[in-house]
Order: sequence, then structure tokens, then C-alpha cells
Amino acid sequence: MRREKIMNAIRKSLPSKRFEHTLGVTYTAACLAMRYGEDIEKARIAGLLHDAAKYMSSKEKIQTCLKNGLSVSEYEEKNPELLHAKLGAYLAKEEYGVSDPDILSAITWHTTGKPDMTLLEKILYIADYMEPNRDQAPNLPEVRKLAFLDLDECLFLILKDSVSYLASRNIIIDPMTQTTYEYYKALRENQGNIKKGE
Ligand code: DGI
Ligand code: FE
Ligand code: FE
Repeated sequence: MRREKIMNAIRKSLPSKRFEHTLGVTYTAACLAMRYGEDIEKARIAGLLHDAAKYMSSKEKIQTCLKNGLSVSEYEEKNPELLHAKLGAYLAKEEYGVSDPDILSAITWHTTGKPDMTLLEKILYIADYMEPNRDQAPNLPEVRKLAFLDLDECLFLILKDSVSYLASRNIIIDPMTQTTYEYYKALRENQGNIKKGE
């Protein structure tokens, strides 16, 4: 499906607030793609479709995964909201005809992140967190500035704040969120040592 067609279909399928967020992610991802030399069109398609599965019910999320051979971990079973990421990639492929593996994997990992993300995965993860309609997260001004200066440093700050937010609200942290946080924390510490010549 062409981008305009995808946008019209997504506009119809999401509540207006979520569509506004979706456009915010799309434009923010496009800006980051410009900054870092990623394919702008891929960033826009990933942005448009990343939350496509957000409004399936929990039951529908689990059933759609099981029916289509997508894994559901014990954490995902307890927090089916997490499944909207891999189901977004599923809908992107099956309903919107997206076959590009870079786009599908960026959508799959946009909620938890994963260690050693590709450029497009980082761009979508960061754009989702900092798009202009977001106003709840702490440190947004710093995150927004860092995004254009140092992607890995920006990821670390987002992951640190997300893990402490989830912990402070007694929300179970998905192992992939935790592993991603530890990966980018270690990467940052190692790079710090290299800079200091250790
Ligand atoms: O879909 P969005 O709201 O745009 O953003 P998102 O895809 O980052 O999803 C945010 C939701 O995912 C929010 O309700 C918190 C939840 N979430 C993110 N990481 C974890 C998590 N929930 C649990 N239980 N564990 C996590 O590690
Ligand atoms: Fe999401
Ligand atoms: Fe989102």
C-alpha cells in the first residue's frame, strides 16, 4: 500500500488522539532519519504503522498471536498491552502489505527496545517517546536534545527513566526492557572508559 493510502486507513482505524500521536511519531522519525542518514520513507511508514494494533482487546491480542504462530511469553500473557508491538508488525505485513524487514522489525521492538538495535529501530523507539504530543515523561527536553546529538546516550536516558517509572508504579518490567537497559548502560560505561583512555 502507498503511504497516503496507509495514512488514510490508519486515520480511520485509530481514535483521533492516537492518530495525532502516530503523526507526531511519523514526523519525528522522519527528522531523525534526516539527521542520521536513514531512509526517510522507511521511517515514515514505520511511524504510521507502529501502533496499528494498539486497540485490539487483550483477548484479541493473545488470540491473534496464538492463531498466527507469534510467541506469547508469560510476561506478555500478564501484560497483553506489550503484544501491540509485534502485532503491529503483523498487521503492517498482512493488512498493509509492508514486506521490508527493517520496517517490520522496528515496529516489533518499538515498545521494549532490544540490545544492539539497528538505526531504524533506534529511530522509531526514540521518536515514539519524544514526539511533540508527549508531555508526561521526565527529562523530555534533554531527551529531545540528545536525540539529535547522540542516539545511544538518548536511548540510555529513555530506558533509565522508563525502568524507574515502571518500578515506581509496581509494573512488572519485561525481561527485554531490562536487558535492553542493561545493554545500553554497559555500552555507555565502556565508551566512557575508551574516551578516558582506560
Ligand atoms: O504505544 P505507546 O503508548 O505509544 O508507547 P509504547 O509502545 O512504548 O507502550 C507504552 C506502554 O507499554 C505503557 O503502557 C507501558 C508499557 N510498557 C513498556 N515497557 C514495559 C511496559 N509494560 C510492562 N509491563 N513492562 C515493560 O517492560
Ligand atoms: Fe506503542
Ligand atoms: Fe506509540
